[in-house]
Amino acid sequence: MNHARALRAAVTIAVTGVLAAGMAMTLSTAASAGTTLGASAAEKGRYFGAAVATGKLSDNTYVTVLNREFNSVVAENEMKWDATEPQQGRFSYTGGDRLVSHARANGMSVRGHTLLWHGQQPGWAQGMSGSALRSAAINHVTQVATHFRGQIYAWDVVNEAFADGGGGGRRDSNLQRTGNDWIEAAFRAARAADPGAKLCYNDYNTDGINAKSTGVYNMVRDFTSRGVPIDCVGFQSHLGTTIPGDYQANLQRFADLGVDVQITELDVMTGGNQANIYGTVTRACLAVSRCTGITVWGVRDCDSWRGSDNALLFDCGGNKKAAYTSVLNALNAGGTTPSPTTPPPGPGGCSASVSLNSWTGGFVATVTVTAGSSGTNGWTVSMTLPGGASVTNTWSATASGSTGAVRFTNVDYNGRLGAGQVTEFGFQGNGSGAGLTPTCSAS
Ligand code: G2I
Repeated sequence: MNHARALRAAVTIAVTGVLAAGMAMTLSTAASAGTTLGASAAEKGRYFGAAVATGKLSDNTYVTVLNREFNSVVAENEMKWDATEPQQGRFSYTGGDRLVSHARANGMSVRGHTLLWHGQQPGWAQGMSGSALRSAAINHVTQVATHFRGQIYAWDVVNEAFADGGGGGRRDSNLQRTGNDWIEAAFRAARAADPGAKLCYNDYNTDGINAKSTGVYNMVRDFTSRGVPIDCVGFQSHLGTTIPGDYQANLQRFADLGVDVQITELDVMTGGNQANIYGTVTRACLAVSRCTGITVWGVRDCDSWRGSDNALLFDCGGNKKAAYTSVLNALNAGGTTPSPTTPPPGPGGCSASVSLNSWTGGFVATVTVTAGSSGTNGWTVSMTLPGGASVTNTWSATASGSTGAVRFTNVDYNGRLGAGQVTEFGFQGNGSGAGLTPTCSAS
């Protein structure tokens, strides 16, 4: 029996992990002030993204600003239900795929928006109800999340399901009428389809402590207490000329529930306060250790759904506005802003291989994870154990399940890998580990 050897391997790997964590710390403290939104946010362990209309990827000014300033993107419309399933069961991923490949080519992570929403439903879904709609909706979640598996940092699984006004309850919609549990059913389906993606609930008018945000808060608390898979909450932050005084406190109370928070659709009405409000939002995110990034809802003022509000960071010519400088200064201010507990990933795949050390009745598997060309910020390795085999002990990864189909997810210090970089984890098992075939998915 090879217990001592297994232990030695575990110690070696643990030491490697500590070294890796130490190196990451050295890198982040040695960093200097960035000159673009993406670089400056990355120095704080966060991303800075923009909503993209893929039709504009042929506009030179647009693409120049996008590629220079942002390290994350979200599709403004192309991953919505009407775009991805225009006819029931017929899926169309042209726009979404185009955005993902632009992101991969430029080292950007991708937010997915959105799997289920009362808005922008295809006509066929608008006309459905009851159990037929429920199964069509869950099928939609499964198909779309499966198609983009491994490419999406965080999915807005459900968008805007809470009502405005004082009640703090759900919005009426055809989806809501299928039963109050439609949201958790969607989250479970999304987790099954893409275990590597963070799963978010996303809404607007939740940017301070109010009845609507408290309704969402209560749902998230309920989900986390019952093990419904939710990882993050998106705060759209379509703001007017003021910002709630408890903006940061509101982010913090969600983070304290054990989920990440993200600013997902930021834009701010023009006027004297615009630059200040942008700065305040940025500082709030940096002050909340689980705020993993900020996305603005468009690149230039003229790209914005808000028309004459001039709500974004660049003017129509692609020039930086005062609001831009305010954000950049806020990102660069202070040296001690804590990084998010879970670093934001870039896109890209990974591969895994296993080497076995077996004895009668047991084995140690050492798994090597290799990042693809875009690197990873998180990975999940799945494999099916032979009948009778079970995992008894895991190191440098977190196992879910111990028999049959088992998933191993990175721990804090070994999820982030550069292109081609390698890390190892291991586990000990009873029974035989013969023929293990691992598959890797990166986020
Ligand atoms: O309304 C602002 C945002 C609020 N939160 C959810 C987001 O998904 C939403 O985005 C906006 C897009 O920025 C618009 O571009 O969602 C709108 C629809 O609810 C989008 O507008 C639609 C137009 O209504 C359609 O007529 C048009 O065909 O954009 C479509 C594609 O250009």
